[in-house]
Amino acid sequence: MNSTALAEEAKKEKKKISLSFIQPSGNITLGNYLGALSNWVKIQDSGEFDCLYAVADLHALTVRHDPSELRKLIYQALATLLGCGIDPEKSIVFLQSHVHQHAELGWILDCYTMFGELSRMTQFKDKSAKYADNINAGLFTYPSLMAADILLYQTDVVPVGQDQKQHIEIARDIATRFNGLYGNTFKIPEPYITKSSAKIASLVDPTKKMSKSDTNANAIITVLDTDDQIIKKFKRAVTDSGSEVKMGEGKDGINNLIGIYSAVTDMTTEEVERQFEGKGYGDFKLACGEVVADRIRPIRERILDYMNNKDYLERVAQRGAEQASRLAQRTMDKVFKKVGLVAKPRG
Ligand code: AQP
Repeated sequence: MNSTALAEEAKKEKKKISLSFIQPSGNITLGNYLGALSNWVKIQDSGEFDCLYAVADLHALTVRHDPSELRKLIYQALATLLGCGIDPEKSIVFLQSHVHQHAELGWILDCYTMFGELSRMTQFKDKSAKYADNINAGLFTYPSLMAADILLYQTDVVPVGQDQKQHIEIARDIATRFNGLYGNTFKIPEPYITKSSAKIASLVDPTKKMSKSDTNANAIITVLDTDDQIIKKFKRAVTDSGSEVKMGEGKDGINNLIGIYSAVTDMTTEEVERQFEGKGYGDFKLACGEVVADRIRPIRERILDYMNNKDYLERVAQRGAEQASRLAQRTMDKVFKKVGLVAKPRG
């Protein structure tokens, strides 16, 4: 290797690790896109990080799915990562279940995670209320598997929406506890929350976050919605009884729409307010629908193309799993040693 190549390698070595996962629990929404995926692409393209992006299919098992529907959603989530601009030549892209170290470290971390701290997780409380007939152990221990997802790769930053902050905090607590017992084993990850990753709300109930598992199709914009569907949903979006396009206390509906418009157009919320001065909610909702439809259209078209090329998706997943597994095993070897397990024979 010549000196330039060596310098390049050394630079590469020093790059920080960024990691993010998306659950295949429904069609990916505008909330997922603006809050997460669009930032993931920017982080990847900045060249400052080595990025890992995965479909969190094991996490999706915490709620019941029809198996063939789940399989379709997993392919679709992978196609969506690519369709939004995640490039498998620049980032490691894989399915969580294809890298066995996630489940292994997840179990080990379960043994270092306290019942009390899991009981306090907002997502557990929300999901156990929503799926009252299926409050399974996986739903409860979800945060320790998520901690494993992050800690396996000695991740520096986790770009997430505001809603996931608590999960990063518990991952940090688990890592700190483990490091305290056994010495430095895991890098302590930082959440990376940008302005546009602030919560995008439901179009029907703007006090709730926009979630892909929402059963009301009008509440969410998905990356597979047609232009017409997007515009109709924005026209019907719930707003308060006012008429001025201005952010304000208790005006959750209009605040959400201004936030969406600002994220999609890269304008500040003040600029959006100025642009729509003197215009009513009707005009603004239509404009929102149009800018979102313009942004989603090329993404939707790419996702549909990828969905028609399952062989390609499988090749991406296989290569990504091999790359991820090599990295993950380094951490697993360390963890085995630290906790007193016997190293696995190398076959
Ligand atoms: N409404 C949202 N606004 C901003 N960011 C959001 N994210 C999700 N919803 C919003 C971000 O998307 C990333 C991937 O999310 P996930 O699939 O891992 O889990 P989630 O947060 O539980 O997403 P959903 O859509 O609400 O799924 P379901 O309905 O299955 O629970 C995360 O970075 C998240 O912050």
